[in-house]
Amino acid sequence: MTEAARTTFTPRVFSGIQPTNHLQLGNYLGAVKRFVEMQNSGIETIYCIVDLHAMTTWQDPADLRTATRELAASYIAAGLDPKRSILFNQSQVPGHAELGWIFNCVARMGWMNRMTQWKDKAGKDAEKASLGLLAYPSLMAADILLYHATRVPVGEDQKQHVELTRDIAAKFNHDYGVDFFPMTEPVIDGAATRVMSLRDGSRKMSKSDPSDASRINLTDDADTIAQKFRKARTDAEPLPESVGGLKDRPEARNLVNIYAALADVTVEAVVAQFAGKGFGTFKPALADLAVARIAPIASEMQRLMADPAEIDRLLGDGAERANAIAAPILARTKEIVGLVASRRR
Ligand code: AQP
Repeated sequence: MTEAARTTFTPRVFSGIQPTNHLQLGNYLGAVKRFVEMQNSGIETIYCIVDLHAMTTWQDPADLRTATRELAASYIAAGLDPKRSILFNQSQVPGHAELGWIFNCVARMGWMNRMTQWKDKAGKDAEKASLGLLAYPSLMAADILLYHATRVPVGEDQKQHVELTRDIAAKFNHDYGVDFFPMTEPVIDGAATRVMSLRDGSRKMSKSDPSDASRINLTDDADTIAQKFRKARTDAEPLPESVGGLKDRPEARNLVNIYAALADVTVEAVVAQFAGKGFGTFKPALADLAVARIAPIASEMQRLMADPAEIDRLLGDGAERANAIAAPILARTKEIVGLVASRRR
């Protein structure tokens, strides 16, 4: 058995969200709500606001600052406790960018070119996309591996990036003959791992979709939420008697999944409750449930945003704690690859 094969890694959770625009319901159900559940599972949890990722597409500097603080407020308002979890913004821990560079030299161009998100976001105009957008997945690998994180809660759309993180870790370990980086597991579970647009059941709900009607923002008021669900695209059939009846009905399935995730029940339970009922009954019930879940988060968020200096203080404190974990892992990585470190500290 090699030295590498004997390595065991302490369970540790890491995940992050980009501070671009307001959080939408998919971010909440696919990510933040599950971050909170994992915080309460007894494993160390590290949650990041990945501001360097946001920069891969143009951000107005003032908007980026506001979105960063707003995302921190959303995390806390949704139940993340800055004492129990480590909460910080990525750019305050320089190791992300440094390890990201090292991984740029490990990852292959072909891997990056195959990423679905790159193809979607760069579109037909890839020549004009930033180099950062292409390299995004190796920075994401660095975010995770800088902490030797073993588990990453994400929505379905990020699965490919976590798989690439494993590829980068495996190639690094192989190329340098070590077993230094863990094989991180994506954690994709629950009823809402892929919340779809309210206007198009084939597209995921996204905070940068040009149509505001396509998503529920965590900042939407009760009337706006009700109106968006009322106008959500659906078919004319009532809800089916069994889950199998949702198979070729993407819009109906999406709304049922959202209801199940918000109510913390199974999709089967929602179908049993609303079998045979039309959307005229289901949509208002869904809107009421969404308002009941989201409104307290939105109002707590507003309260926290009234004191940006306190948010900055919490992020700074989180960054210190994150850096304390990251620094020895980065130092050892540099040693492994042959970078000389002789500067006095
Ligand atoms: N529709 C979704 N359903 C379930 N989970 C989702 N996530 C995003 N959209 C959905 C999850 O939210 C986390 C943070 O995502 P991100 O902001 O880092 O990037 P993203 O996946 O690109 O999210 P958006 O909303 O689409 O942002 P923009 O428009 O800025 O690109 C991830 O765990 C993601 O899976």
